This record gives sequence, structure tokens and C-alpha cells, in this order.
Amino acid sequence: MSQQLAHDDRHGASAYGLTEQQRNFYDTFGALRLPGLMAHEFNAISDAFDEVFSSDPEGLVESHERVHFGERRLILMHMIERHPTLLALRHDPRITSVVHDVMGPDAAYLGSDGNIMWCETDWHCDIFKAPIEKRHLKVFLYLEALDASSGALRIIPGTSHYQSEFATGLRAMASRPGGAQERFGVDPRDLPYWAIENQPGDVLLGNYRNLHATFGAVGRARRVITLNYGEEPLADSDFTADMIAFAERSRLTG
Ligand SMILES: O=C(O)CCC(=O)C(=O)O
Repeated sequence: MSQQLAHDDRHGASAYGLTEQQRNFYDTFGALRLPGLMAHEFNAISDAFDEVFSSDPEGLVESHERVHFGERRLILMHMIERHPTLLALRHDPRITSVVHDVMGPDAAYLGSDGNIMWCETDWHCDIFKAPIEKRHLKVFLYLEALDASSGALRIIPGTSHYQSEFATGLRAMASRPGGAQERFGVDPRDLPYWAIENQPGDVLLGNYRNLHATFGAVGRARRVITLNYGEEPLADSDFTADMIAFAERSRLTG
């Protein structure tokens, strides 16, 4: 199925960007769900994802990181660059316009990845190759229907304001294994959250600094593509080698 790159009225006035209210929402809470933004292309995207992963691609990394409780995750850097249907996402005006609205006109594209996760993910914020004082955006395309009990992305709204006492305290909690129990006396699953439910074809926008997690999904494959943007280009573009080294360092088993 060909990509719809031209103007597309099916998505209405918001097809080419966010409303002021959506921008306020993102700026305040750190994330935004764009229901059905890629619904028309969903089957082609899903098929392309499976085609890339089933071709045993070079650079496929299996990890069992602490943040995933030692459970299995497959990650593939440069995901969208490996298939024309996926690569079209990078230049699709529905994506470029929301990136522009969140990050401004000079946002640097930092690359993409694809993941199959059989794991849960403990609370963390994204800092890999992303200096904390710089703004970063992750565009997520989860390819499964997900809710709070089946691995929908959970965030703690407001933690994107990373310098606040609220966010600083929660990051310190999350950086320690057992931190939720130690600080609040609860299981990490019981921290207050917003679960961003997902339907195939939805697009989620997330600030890297959000404390985010997923629970309830062990052993059930979840596929996700992410496109990443920052205020500045990466100094070192060998993301794949660094990712492999990172995964090796944090490997719990094997
Ligand atoms: O889907 C998940 O389990 C977590 C994804 C995540 O943490 C990320 O992509 O930054």
C-alpha cells in the first residue's frame, strides 16, 4: 500500500499539526496521544515491521536489561531506514508537522528504532545519548492494542519538567532498584500513572524526561517503532554500536 504523503482531509484540520490545546497538553503533561493518525497505513506499517525483523537483519540486539526485569527485548536501530514504507514516516507531513509544533523548526532527527518486547519496563526516563538539559521527543508507534494491564505506556504526568522537585525526587527513586518500595512503600506497579491506551494506527508523542514504564505484558510480544528528535544532532552518529555496547553492559543473563 502506498503512503499518503499528500494533503489528507480525512484527518481534518489537525492533519498538519497540533492545536494550541494539544500543545498545551503536551507541554504540561509530557505526552500526547494522536488517535488513528496512521490508521490508514497501519497494515502496511505492520507488514513492513514484520518483514524487516523476519529477515534476520544485521544489528539486531537481544537484551535482558535490568530496566526490563531481565526479560527479553529485541531492538533494531535504524528501523525505518530499512524499509521504504517505514522510511516514508520520516517525511510524512502528519509526523513532521507535529514534530515541528513540539520541537520547533530546527529539530534534529536522531534516528529510529524498532523493538519487539516480551518484557515489562520499570520506571525510568530516557537519557541514552540525550543530555538532560536538551529537549528530546520520542514519537512512538505501538503496533498492538494496549491498555494499562497489557503493556500500554504509563507515564507520571508532569515529570517532563525535569528540574522540578517533583521530577527530581521521582528520578532519584527510579534510579535505585527497589526505589518505589523504599521511598513510598509500594510496588512500582502501584505508583500513580497515566496509561496511554493504544489502538493500532495511533501515534504517541513523549518527552524523553517523562518517568515512564509498562506493566502487565510479560511474555506477550509488543511491537513498537520510535522516531527520535532532539534540539541538536548527535555528536557521534554510531548509535548502533553504542546501543549494542549499552545492551551488553546492562545484560543480566546470557
Ligand atoms: O514499551 C515499553 O516497554 C517501554 C518503551 C520505552 O521505555 C522507550 O521506548 O523509551
